[in-house]
Amino acid sequence: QYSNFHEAYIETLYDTYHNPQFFNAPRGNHSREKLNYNLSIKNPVERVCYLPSRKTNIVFNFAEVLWYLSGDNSLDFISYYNKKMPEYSMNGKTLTGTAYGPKIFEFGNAKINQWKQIKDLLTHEDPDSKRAFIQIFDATELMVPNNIDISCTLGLQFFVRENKLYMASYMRANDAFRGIISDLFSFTFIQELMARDLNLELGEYFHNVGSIHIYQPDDEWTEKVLQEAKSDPRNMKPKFKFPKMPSINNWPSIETVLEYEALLRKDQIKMSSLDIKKLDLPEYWKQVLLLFSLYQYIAYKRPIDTSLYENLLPVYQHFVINKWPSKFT
Ligand code: 5HM
Repeated sequence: QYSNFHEAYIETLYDTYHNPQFFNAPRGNHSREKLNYNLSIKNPVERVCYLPSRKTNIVFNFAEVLWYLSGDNSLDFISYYNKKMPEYSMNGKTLTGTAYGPKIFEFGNAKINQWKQIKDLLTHEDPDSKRAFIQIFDATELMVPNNIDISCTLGLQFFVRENKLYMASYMRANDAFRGIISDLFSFTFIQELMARDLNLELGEYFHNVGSIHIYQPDDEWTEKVLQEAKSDPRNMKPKFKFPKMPSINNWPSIETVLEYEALLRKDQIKMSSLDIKKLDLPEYWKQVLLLFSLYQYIAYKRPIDTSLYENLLPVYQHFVINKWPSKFT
């Protein structure tokens, strides 16, 4: 249906905002809503919205998916990148529904590594399978009294068809203004990583949502974003090309990036662009470390080391300067 997320985001936002099926207030939060919504994206690498008014936080996007891939559920890790995360934690230490990492890599009491299961199934047992499903939502989540953090994602399904890896996500609920930006980024990233793991080309991405909605406090900002999108036909097209993950086993690089990420986050090291350049890592992952190293200056309120910015790809420069303009004047 769409060739990239930039267009999918604008149209989904427009449709949910202007043609809602219901106005309601689940758990007291006023919203406009559409039921049973789906969309597909031909090129899942194009997983970002470039509209300046939307102020995409590319650092958070990478951090969140790497947090999932680390298997971690700690609030410390993810709240460093997003000050709102503590609102979803019941105990101030961990996240339950929102932390998809433990769900993917050690689901339930049996601690099932679903990633490995699916990879083995599609590699050795039955590449044509329709059972390659990673479950995220867990029925026990509904049994926790006053649970404020219940997985919005039910699961992810992988399909190997004609040497391409297709993926479908199924969500019970998705915020069309905020949540969809980070969810679609993470899910298509996971799809691309699994495709590299299985040595396959990337197929389409399918997004399926039970309830898609926009919360009332975001109405004004939504209108501003839609106005920017529709004011000039050029704004409807992606401004850049998003980088592709290298065609190798990316797990060793992910481990290295996660090691440095933790040290940067805890302010235990500083990394200059030269330090990062010297690492034995593909350029794709060095770019992610440049983003994390640059963010350390923002998080700890220090003047930014501009050589980090200068060594970023133009696409990442666009996001960083757009999100934190005051840090660059
Ligand atoms: O009442 P409920 O549990 O559905 O509230 C959580 C809301 O957070 C969702 O309805 C959705 O608007 C948003 N959300 C999202 O869009 C939450 C998560 C966390 O799992 C997510 N995407 N990944």
